[in-house]
Amino acid sequence: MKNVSGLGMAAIGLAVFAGACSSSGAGGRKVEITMKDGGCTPSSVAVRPGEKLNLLLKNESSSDAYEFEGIDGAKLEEVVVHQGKTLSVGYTVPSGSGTHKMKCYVPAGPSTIVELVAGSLSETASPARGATPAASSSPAASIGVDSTVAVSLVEYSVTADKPSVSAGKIRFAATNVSKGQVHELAVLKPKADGGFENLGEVEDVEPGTSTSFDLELVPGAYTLACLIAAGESGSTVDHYKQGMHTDFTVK
Ligand SMILES: [Cu+2]
Repeated sequence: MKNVSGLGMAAIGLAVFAGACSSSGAGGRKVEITMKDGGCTPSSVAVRPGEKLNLLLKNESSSDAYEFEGIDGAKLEEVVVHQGKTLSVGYTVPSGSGTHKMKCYVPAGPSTIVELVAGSLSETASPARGATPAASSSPAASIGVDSTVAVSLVEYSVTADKPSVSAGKIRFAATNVSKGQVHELAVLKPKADGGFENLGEVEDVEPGTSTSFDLELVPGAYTLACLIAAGESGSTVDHYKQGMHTDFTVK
C-alpha cells in the first residue's frame, strides 16, 4: 500500500509540473506585449530568424479579456489573457527574413496587429520548424448536427439564411461571396460587461470558398461577426467596425 500511494503522489507531482510548463516561453528572449483598453503595444518588434521568444502577454486593460494569435500564416495558437493576468507564450521565429503577424484583440473591440520583423542580418542555422501548411479546419462529420446555418460574408456585411435556430449542435457554413477580400466568421456571445466571448470561428475564408464548423449552443443571443483587423489579410479597415456583424438567436 505504501508503495502504491508513493507512486500516486509522484505521478501527481509530475502532472502538475508538466502542466505548468506546457505553454510557457521559458528560455526564450523576453518580449513584453501590453494589452490596454485601446489596444496592444508595441505594434512592431525586431526579432532574429530562428530566434526563440518568450512572449509575455500582460493584460492591463480595465475589464477585457484579450486574445492573441498568429495570423496570415504565423504559427501561434490562439491564447486568451484575462484582465489583470500575464501569460508567457513561447514562439520560435521561422528561419529566413520576413514579417510574422500576431493579432492582439478583444472580440468586436480594439485590435492591434503586432508585427515581429525578422531581419536577414544574424540568421541562425537552426533547422526550419515544421513548415506545414496552415491547418484548415477539417470538415466535421455531418451526422449529429441539429441544424445548419448558411452564412454569407462580403464587404461589409454578415448575412445568415435564418435569424434563429433551436439549441443544440449547430453547423455554421460560411461562404465568402467577396470577389477579392478574405473574411472570417466568429460566433460571439455577449458578456455582462458589454464585451464578447469568442466561442468559435473559421479564419481565412478565401474569396469564393466555403468552410463550416460546428458549435454546441445553448439558448441565448449571439452575434455572428467577421473580426478581420486593419493590417490583416490585406485589409486596410476593421471589418467589424465597418458593419460585418449580425444578431443571431438560439431558442
Ligand atoms: Cu471580413
